[in-house]
Amino acid sequence: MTFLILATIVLFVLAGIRVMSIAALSAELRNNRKDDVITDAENRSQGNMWVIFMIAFFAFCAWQLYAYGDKILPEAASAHGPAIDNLFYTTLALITVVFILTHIVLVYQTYKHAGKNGKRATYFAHSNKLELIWTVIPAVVLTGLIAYGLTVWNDVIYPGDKKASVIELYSKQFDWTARYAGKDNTLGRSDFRTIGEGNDLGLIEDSKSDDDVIVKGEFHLVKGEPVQFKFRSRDVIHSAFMPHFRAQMNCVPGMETNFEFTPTITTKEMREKLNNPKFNYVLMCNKICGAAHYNMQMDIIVESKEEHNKWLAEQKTWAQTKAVATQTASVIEQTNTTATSDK
Ligand SMILES: [Cu+2]
Repeated sequence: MTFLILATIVLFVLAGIRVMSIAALSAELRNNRKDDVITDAENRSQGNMWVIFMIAFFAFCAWQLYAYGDKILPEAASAHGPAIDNLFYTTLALITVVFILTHIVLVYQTYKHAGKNGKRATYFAHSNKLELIWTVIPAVVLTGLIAYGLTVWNDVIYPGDKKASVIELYSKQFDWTARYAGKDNTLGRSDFRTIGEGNDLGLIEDSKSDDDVIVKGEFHLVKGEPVQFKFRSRDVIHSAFMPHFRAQMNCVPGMETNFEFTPTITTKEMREKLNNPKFNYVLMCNKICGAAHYNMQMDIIVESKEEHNKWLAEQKTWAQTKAVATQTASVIEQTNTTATSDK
């Protein structure tokens, strides 16, 4: 079907080109043209065609907005989300007005001042007045927009909520690991030199890391409770992008970055709102970080406090994981010893 539509468009364009060359040939035969002088009628029709093109172009833009407008942003599911959305829509409204006005002026000029034999264009090399207008107006408007943007950004990035629970998001080519800070709400320290079998995040053994909970595949958040994310990267620069929560932060090797937000809509509520039982919030990588970048994601479940506590209790702490690993290792060793002594 797509191929047929494309083929039809191509054939129409080709037919148009043939019709134009036939018209040119017949005009030449009638010999009503002095060399290559363009007639007033031709200039007039070009001016009119610009107006038709502008109307069709605006209609196309309006149709796009109507057909795909709901795909611009999904509903914000974090406390600071509406502030970001207002900033986005203010900018969008402003550039839409500028877009429409400049196009009307552009097309009006080509229509009004279409070429005419004997008419000459005015020439001037410099105009202080014009320079001033197109420098001062954008400068004032952009200053306002940037001041507004910085205010919103400061509110979003420095909420200063001391109650926020701490979660680390650890990135590497090509997956995410979440680490909950546990009962003391303090993450244990880490060092890349300790990365190895059973210690993917390079944790250092101390009392603070013992109650940390490490999860893969999906991580859970509580509705209405602030959470402070700390981002780390093992290899290259990744970017933690959680679109529904209007949150994005780079994960940079060798340093720790932060982002804090409060989820406001549970996964269950969002599924009902969207009428999509399969919907999940998602954490994605938003930095082209290598071959499997497209697949670097993790599901996010937002739930009530009770559901969250139940889920968290089912997860193993770092101390438990270590104990199991040590046990397995000693069982293997024992089996090997027994097998050797049997011989
Ligand atoms: Cu990545």
